[in-house]
Amino acid sequence: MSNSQTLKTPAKSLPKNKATPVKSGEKPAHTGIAPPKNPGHSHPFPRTEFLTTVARLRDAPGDAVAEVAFVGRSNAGKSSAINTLAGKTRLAYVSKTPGRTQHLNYFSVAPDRYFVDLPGYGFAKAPQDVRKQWDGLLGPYLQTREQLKGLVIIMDIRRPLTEMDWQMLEWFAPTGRAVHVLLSKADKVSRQEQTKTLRQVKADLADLGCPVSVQLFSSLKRTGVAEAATVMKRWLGLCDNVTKETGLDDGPIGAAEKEEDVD
Ligand SMILES: Nc1nc2c(ncn2[C@@H]2O[C@H](COP(=O)(O)OP(=O)(O)OP(=O)(O)O)[C@@H](O)[C@H]2O)c(=O)[nH]1
Ligand SMILES: [Mg+2]
Repeated sequence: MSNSQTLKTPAKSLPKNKATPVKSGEKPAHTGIAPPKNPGHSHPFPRTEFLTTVARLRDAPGDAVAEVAFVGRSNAGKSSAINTLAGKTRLAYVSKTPGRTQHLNYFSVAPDRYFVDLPGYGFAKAPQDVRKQWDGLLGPYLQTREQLKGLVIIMDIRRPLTEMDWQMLEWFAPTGRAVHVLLSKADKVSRQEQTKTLRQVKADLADLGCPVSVQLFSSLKRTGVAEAATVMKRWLGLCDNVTKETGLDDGPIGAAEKEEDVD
């Protein structure tokens, strides 16, 4: 990320290769997070399936119309968030060992619409490892992937806006694409602390100069699922009843889940 040469690489179109489902090299592990009590009720992307693991950008699905990427510090809860949104416990690899997701993991959420689980940052021990990971895959993906409609940055609510988060935000902001921050593991702090941190992070990001929104999220308690889904569906072009004034999806998913998210 520190390599400004790489960051300024002009966007170029990517080869259009058709995605072929392959088996993930990593076996999904149990998350330890209980499945929803009410299957079908509070998971807004129920058709989500693992599609493919991509080690080189040119292998990314060529048929993609829109995709949303999940990025953040290692162990912040990216894979858990994807599992939670899909309502499946073993879809994205969830690990107690930071840094297990090293490639781009593609999940199909609807025809030609994808979630992309990105490698966690802040795990590599040596600066050259960070550089290698960034220059090789993460940087070019975020810089050139035209189908990327928005970036979800996951931050552990107990330590939001780390130096790496700021670097990511400041680097990504000039692309003009939207950013949505999930303050994850909200269940780990009190309600009062949640409110305080949410307010503080919003204030800190106010001057960034790019469209950035922030919310509380917990995969464990399923907090904030509907709110997150509203943003992602809009980015993916999956809501046809978007209200012009508010920009919010008034559809059945948002309405049905409001009660669940009060937690
Ligand atoms: N209490 C609590 N634990 C969570 C939550 N989300 C994730 N975890 C736990 O945090 C750990 C890391 O979660 P992951 O989803 O694997 O994190 P990640 O960001 O994908 O990690 P990397 O792929 O290694 O970068 C796991 O032990 C999860 O069970 C949450 O909302 N609440
Ligand atoms: Mg992961």
